[in-house]
Amino acid sequence: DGSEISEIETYLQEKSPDEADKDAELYGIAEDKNVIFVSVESFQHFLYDSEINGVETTPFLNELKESSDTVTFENFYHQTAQGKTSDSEFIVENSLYPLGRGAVYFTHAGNEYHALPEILNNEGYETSVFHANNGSFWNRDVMYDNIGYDEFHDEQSFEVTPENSFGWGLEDKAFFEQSIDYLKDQEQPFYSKFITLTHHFPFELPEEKAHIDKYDSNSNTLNAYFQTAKYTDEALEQFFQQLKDADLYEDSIIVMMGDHYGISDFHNKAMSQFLGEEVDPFVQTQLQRVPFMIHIPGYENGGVEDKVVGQIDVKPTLLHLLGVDSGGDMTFGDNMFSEKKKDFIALRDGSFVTEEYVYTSETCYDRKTGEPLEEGLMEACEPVKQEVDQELNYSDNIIYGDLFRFYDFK
Ligand code: GP9
Ligand code: MN
Repeated sequence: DGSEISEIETYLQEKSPDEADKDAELYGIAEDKNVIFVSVESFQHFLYDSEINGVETTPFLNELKESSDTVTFENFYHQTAQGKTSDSEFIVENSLYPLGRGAVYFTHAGNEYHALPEILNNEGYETSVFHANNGSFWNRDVMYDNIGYDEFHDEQSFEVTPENSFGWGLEDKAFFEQSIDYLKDQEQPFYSKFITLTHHFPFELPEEKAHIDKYDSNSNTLNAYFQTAKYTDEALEQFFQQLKDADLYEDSIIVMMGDHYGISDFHNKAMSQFLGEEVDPFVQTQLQRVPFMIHIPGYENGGVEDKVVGQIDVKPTLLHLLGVDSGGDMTFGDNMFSEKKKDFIALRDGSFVTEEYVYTSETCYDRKTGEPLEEGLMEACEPVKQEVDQELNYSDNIIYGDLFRFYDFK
């Protein structure tokens, strides 16, 4: 019935007021512009500024990070669970948490949502997705239809040949190149999501396409990870150029986000060797940071932001950039640029990060030192832990009970 949804509404109004924060940085900067959102497969934060034998893994993203036309959040966490890429999509589109078990894209694709593409449709945007895999993978075709995407360019929209494909399928460089014609045909302004594929486990790449050495450790996975990451960095650089050549660049903002980790805790020994420190539960949690970058052609006040933020915050942040009033929305995340932002990021397993603490494996760590708090101080995390559990529970109840059926979005 409708009673639980009003309880959740009250909680959200107290915890994360959604009214437009027109004084906050970048309000409306993207109004009437195209938004190109790139979900970058398996990209973790530690790739920035990494080198193998003196060669940078991500020279293009490193340069963007340092440039004034880009805002980079360096403490941005993925919050996905078993639904992997589809979970990251779900979080971004709805500002709800994914489920602890299974993939909500499969289990609750028929629910009532109030998703980003639907909202943007109502604001006059054409909305589309580009992803060169089978359209039914993760049940995307069904879910996309439900949440209001106008177009889904799956692998059938692309010319896939033995020369331009390996591993999971069409390589990212060909994927971006072939997407440009479709992009040019879209009504403007548009919101288009691109999901890359080459930098996916097991990170295979033909020798002649690798422009960096493999790492040298006991993990073939980590060793190969840098090669496909560099490949995707090159693909993104080419994509920017292709957008310029197609006269789409100036009228667009480009948002790039890592979807989830690529290196699981199974590879901790090799990761420890690479990082030069033991991967304990604190470091393991910090490894869940992924890139989040907002590139705004012509902008001059960009830089690196150190606020603790996550995928849950992307929807309200995009609406803020677009100058769309999200006052009537129900979101667990907040506009990243708002002063009123909630003070924790919850990971799906109940771990969380605040400006001061990292809580994981039943231990409360000092976020600045990475040391567990002394016994007796552990309760510092306790009040936040209760809120995190409450919040994950509320989000689950919305999904399991299909509670948005009972809510009247303004
Ligand atoms: C599949 C791609 C990868 O279409 O999105 O999915 P993942 O295994 O990362 O969830
Ligand atoms: Mn993925």
